[in-house]
Amino acid sequence: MAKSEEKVVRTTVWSAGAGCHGGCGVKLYVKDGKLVRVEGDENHPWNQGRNCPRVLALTQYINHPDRLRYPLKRVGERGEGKWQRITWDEAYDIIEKKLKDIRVEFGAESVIFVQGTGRDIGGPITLLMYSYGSPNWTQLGLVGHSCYTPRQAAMWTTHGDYCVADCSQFLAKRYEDPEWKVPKCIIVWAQNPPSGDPDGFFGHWIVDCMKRGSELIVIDPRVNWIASRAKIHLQIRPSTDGALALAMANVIINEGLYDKEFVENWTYGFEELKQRVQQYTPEWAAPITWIPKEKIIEAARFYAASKPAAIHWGIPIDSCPQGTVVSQAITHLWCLTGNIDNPGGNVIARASHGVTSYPYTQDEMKKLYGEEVFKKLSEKRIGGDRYPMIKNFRAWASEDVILEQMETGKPYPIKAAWIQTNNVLESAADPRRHYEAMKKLDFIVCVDLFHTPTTEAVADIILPAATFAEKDSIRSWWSPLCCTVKALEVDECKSDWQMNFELAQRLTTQPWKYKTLKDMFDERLKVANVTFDELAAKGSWEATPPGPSRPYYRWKRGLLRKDGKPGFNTTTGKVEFYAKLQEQWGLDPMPYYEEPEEGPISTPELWKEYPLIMNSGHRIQAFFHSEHRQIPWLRELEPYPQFEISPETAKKYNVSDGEWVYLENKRGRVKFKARVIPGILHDVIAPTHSWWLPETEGKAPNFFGTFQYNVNNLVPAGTQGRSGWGGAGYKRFLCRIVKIKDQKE
Ligand SMILES: Nc1nc2c(c(=O)[nH]1)N[C@H]1C(S)=C(S)[C@@H](COP(=O)(O)OP(=O)(O)OC[C@H]3O[C@@H](n4cnc5c(=O)[nH]c(N)nc54)[C@H](O)[C@@H]3O)O[C@H]1N2
Ligand SMILES: Nc1nc2c(c(=O)[nH]1)N[C@H]1C(S)=C(S)[C@@H](COP(=O)(O)OP(=O)(O)OC[C@H]3O[C@@H](n4cnc5c(=O)[nH]c(N)nc54)[C@H](O)[C@@H]3O)O[C@H]1N2
Ligand SMILES: [Mo]
Repeated sequence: MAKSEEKVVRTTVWSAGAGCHGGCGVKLYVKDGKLVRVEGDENHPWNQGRNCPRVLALTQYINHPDRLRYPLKRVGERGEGKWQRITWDEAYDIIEKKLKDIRVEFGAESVIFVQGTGRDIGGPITLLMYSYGSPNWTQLGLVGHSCYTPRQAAMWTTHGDYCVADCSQFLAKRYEDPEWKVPKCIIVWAQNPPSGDPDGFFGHWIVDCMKRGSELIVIDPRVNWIASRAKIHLQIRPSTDGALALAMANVIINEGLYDKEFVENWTYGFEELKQRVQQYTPEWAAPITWIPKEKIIEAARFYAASKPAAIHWGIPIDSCPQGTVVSQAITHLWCLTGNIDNPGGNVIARASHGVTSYPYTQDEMKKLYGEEVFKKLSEKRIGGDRYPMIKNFRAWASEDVILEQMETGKPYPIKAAWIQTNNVLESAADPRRHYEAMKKLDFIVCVDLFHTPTTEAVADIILPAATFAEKDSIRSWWSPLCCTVKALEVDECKSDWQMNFELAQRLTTQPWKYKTLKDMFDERLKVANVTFDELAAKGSWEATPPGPSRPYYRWKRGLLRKDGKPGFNTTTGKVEFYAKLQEQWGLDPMPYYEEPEEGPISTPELWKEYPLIMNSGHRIQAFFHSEHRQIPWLRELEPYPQFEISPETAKKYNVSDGEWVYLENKRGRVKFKARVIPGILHDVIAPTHSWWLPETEGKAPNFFGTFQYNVNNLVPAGTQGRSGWGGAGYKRFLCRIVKIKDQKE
């Protein structure tokens, strides 16, 4: 067929296909309703034409023979693998009846709404949940919701907004914009930017800054790509980042390296912080972090002397014991040095144009669903009575208390789960415990694109979801404002937005005001003075206009506070080193250090028995969490469950490169292949996470090998922090290596 008949759709990646938190612009080439190829959109300011292997492999994903294409109903016992094709109407009827019956008998709060990470799911799942009337929004097994929320909470209590490293992403002309300055120093703290693009940030922006002169301090137990190019690499013992941050604050304060003008005029509690950090000297931190004290001092001096300087951080911070406290200590570093909302520093990030596509704050929830509804539902949010941040910050229920409540049925029973974008048996800490708990539920719906260990083990109904190429959606995660535009259809797959929109109408207790999903998008886009179709016609994005959602120095210009006064969105109007909100919530208002609960310092006897720190889940480009194992081009990049180990440590335990071994601790054992690689810190091993083998049996008890290959079988649940957030154990628990004779997979 002639090339002219090919259609090009310019759209934004967010959700299935790539997975991911990113918002890359892509061009989809479609012919006869089929995706022919994908290219990066060179006009899109976010990625400027660049894409990851997962996006480029979309052709293999979309038409994969294992894709779920129709709604399914379980006809055998759970785990028997017997499914019957049903229509969407039949599926909706079953779900409507079940959920309405539960609401009448037990209350809407007895149904939990479970999502996974990122993607565009926060919008559709909260729509369904609030329409139905449940406050119990969660990511099962993500202990302490240790993915960005702890960092957000600490930023919120310190300066009333979120910050991100400024790599010119708020400006349409990007690096050429005269308003922007190149950061002289960027601290990449527990982050692997080129592999992960997490939290609304495109990893290669850091590389773009390096090309323009930024020098890096990298804080990471591994020599990853970015660490190998750093001016200073601090090879930290996993989960001791709090000690390092406090020691750096000690140096910056005691050597007078902080921004005196900013601290004097715009901050609250500096004297208290100064007192607090006196105990946290570099000498104290060195044996805890395994970083020589000279290097801690050098890093603190270089960061503080560089103007501007930015900090970019990752999920291992949330996964430290007391993740919110560690995040607070790091936040203080950019506040002490006046690197807040300045060009090339840490800039305040708000939803572009003020549009809410995915609610990140309680204010956004209230705006979407009404103050009264939000307040009423929040009273029953699980964990709110036990943990102050769960009550007061964002709208997540506590995954940890939910797990207990599924097990005990107290104070009220959990009867059903709506699971959409979460492969619980793979991503959760202690998947076996979650499996046993979920089996107690009467009714479980899973919405996914493939069968997974979770669908096979617990689903009663499965609904087939669409990739980003098959859906309309909106995105305002910081900047720019974007949309995802439907380019094609695959059998009966539906977008999460579309199915939740349809089901919400059946389940809602409120008046329903939209005819079509696009009406709802248009309503949400009204503040941006654009409709969905107009945004799509512009190439799927629009630059963030100056004002409350675009930098710089909004605190000087009265653009942050509701009262329009200069200052920050906090109770004192200042940056709070002494966090008043935390004090009000019964938490320590200032940061402190807490040692990992297992390890050479806290449990020296156990350390003899299990002498390796298991630091799992560093991101790799080939996969998004448990996804993509069945995509040939991607699996070729990473064929096996592997763990990194240094040559010295491998020698100590007589392990050779490519050898299959068991990783074991008192919680279980899993089978992994050794990858002996120089650079990783001694006595630390780094397995990739959420492994299963879709090519093996899906039925019980194998469930695609989840209990043999998923490293989370060695990670405990129930390690959440005192605030309710932070503390997942993915990065720090101990294990040992056991040799195996059988070297077959
Ligand atoms: N050991 C270890 N474990 C970890 C981590 C770690 O670092 N180490 N990280 C943790 C973190 S930070 C997170 S956020 C979690 C992530 O955990 P999850 O978000 O649960 O990630 P996945 O395991 O990929 O599960 C997502 C499921 O949703 C499906 N899916 C993908 N896109 C869509 C979509 O658009 N619609 C629908 N309906 N379904 C979709 C996928 O096929 C997959 O089955 O994992 C956690 N687990
Ligand atoms: N391709 C791909 N991209 C992804 C994901 C994916 O699964 N695949 N997942 C997405 C999700 S949900 C998230 S949360 C993000 C996470 O992405 P990141 O925030 O980058 O987190 P990780 O990749 O777990 O770890 C980043 C780096 O921190 C190091 N590290 C590990 N433990 C510690 C520690 O205790 N201290 C310090 N200082 N460093 C440590 C690791 O060696 C690694 O190099 O990525 C997102 N992007
Ligand atoms: Mo995450």
